[in-house]
Amino acid sequence: MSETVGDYLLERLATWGVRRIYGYPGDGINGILGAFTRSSNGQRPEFIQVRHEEMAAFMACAHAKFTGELGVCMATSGPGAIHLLNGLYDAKLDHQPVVAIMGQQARAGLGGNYQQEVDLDSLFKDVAHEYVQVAMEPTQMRHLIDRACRIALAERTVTAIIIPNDVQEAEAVATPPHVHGTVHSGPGYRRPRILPADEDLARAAEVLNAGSKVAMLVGQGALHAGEEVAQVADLLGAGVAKALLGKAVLPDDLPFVTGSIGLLGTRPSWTLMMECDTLLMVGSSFPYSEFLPEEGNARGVQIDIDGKMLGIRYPMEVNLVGDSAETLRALIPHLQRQEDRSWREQIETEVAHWWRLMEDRAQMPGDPINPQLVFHELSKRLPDGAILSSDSGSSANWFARDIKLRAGMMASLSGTLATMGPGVPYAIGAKFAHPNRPVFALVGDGAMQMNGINELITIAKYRDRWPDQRLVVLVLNNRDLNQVTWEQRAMSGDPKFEGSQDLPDFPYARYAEMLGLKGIRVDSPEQVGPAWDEALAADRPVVYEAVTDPEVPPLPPHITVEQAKALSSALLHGDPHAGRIIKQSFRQKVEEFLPGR
Ligand SMILES: Cc1ncc(C[n+]2csc(CCOP(=O)(O)OP(=O)(O)O)c2C)c(N)n1
Ligand SMILES: [Mg+2]
Repeated sequence: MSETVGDYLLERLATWGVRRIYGYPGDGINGILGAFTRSSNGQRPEFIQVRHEEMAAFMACAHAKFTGELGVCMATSGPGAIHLLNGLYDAKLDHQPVVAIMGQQARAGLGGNYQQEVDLDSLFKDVAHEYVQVAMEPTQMRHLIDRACRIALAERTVTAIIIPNDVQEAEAVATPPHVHGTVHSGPGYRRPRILPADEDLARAAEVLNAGSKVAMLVGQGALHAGEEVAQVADLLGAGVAKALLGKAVLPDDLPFVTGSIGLLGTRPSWTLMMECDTLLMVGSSFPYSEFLPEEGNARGVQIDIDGKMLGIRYPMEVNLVGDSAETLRALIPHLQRQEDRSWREQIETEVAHWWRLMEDRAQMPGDPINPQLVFHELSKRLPDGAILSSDSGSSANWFARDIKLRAGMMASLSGTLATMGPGVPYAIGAKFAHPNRPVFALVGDGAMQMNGINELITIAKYRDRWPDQRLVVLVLNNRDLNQVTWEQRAMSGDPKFEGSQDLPDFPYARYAEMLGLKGIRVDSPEQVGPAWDEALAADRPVVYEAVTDPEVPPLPPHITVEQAKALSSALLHGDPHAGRIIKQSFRQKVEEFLPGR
């Protein structure tokens, strides 16, 4: 049999370095699925079967986030393609290179209101607007793949190829004829070195050298620039706050690292931003302006590899387009060492206080378990090289505040889309990419019920191939969509609406056991630490189900007057849990202001 377009597609993707495609089958892609089983020099990616196409897109996104490589996902026409969308938006909004490959009805039927015929070109026009193309005939295939891969990598975005099923089965055309109207593409992409002009570096240095209280804010664009960030912070006597996606830029045990920023952030990050006179933002598009200095209070310098992300969060005096590590390295010779270390010392004192406060908050009682204790005990035990994923929900608060990352660890979540659901699939993507590293998914019960439970089946299916079996899914079983419950209380001033917020219970640990994984259910504080030891020593992936207290408030670093008012209004208007909340919030606040802290 001569080679088909399906065969050619897989081989060309392998040429691009793609080793794994996350997907779900359907007759719309049978012409590609068949090609996975036909060997040709062993040079074809492997098909990883997930439970739902959205999960395939999350895993492709996780692959990109945890490797810096291209992630690829695949779905059948119509419903399969539609399912991909949310995961693709997650990748797009967090600037990850992901290629989506989708089937479509045969060319002869298109436009005929045929079964499963969806106008995918239009549907994907937004999420993959940099490049979405339908393969009209086999000769196109080579340049469609080359361009989809190259554009995804160069623009750090999502691209899509739609392939009608009869095209998949047609004979491949590896080299288009040398005639008018054909396109002759080649594979491969190398990241360029991107540096600002010398005069702009000098201007940036002028602003930074003039500051006496410099604050740095770093995001995922600085993930490869930790050393440079630390060196610049040292020279300038600056403190460093980290946006959520940049949590792994610097270890949390450095004394000048103030940790997360924003609603999920820390008090020292708040002080850093409110009291600084100069802001240096590197590789971040952290959106909440109320957590940044007030306009006019600080002079600003921003570094971003993407010119269109500059100057949108704070009116910066100097905007530098450049790679964060390269740009900081070029900036360093222009920087003068700040001899007055009082600002830096002030920040370090606050950071030390903050960590003691976190310790104390974790030890406060809960009914039955204070979720902070679960994160605190995990944090102490994190093995070297750990990779963490967090879902959206209250877990993101405790991930942001209570987990102390050390050098060499990685961590991510859905930063910009902030969608529920990526916790477990991100962990699976991480495990496939780094099968020798321990991986942790930190997930709420709502997200588990949305899709995490089903992806445990994927873990059970593939776990045998991971040499290091440490993959732990932490489930916060609080029987509540807790993050939103608190948002109702604190932001809208509404009491908890049990009709939308209460969740049914589910036996997460027992279910894991049924799948052949290990299940551990923890419902008292004394069990929390020993259960982590047990999870880390297990010979198979673990579901660690912690029965946690939904009334422990994920308090913002400072409660604003408005939020406090809204909270008391919720309590006055008959929140069903008012009494216990007042007790918990009071405890948390008292801890913050105890003398000597
Ligand atoms: C797809 C999606 N639906 C809804 C939301 C809104 N939302 C954000 S967090 C959250 C609650 C999550 O509940 P759970 O997973 O149980 O975590 P908890 O906050 O209770 O720890 C909801 C509903 C969202 N971000 N994404
Ligand atoms: Mg919950």
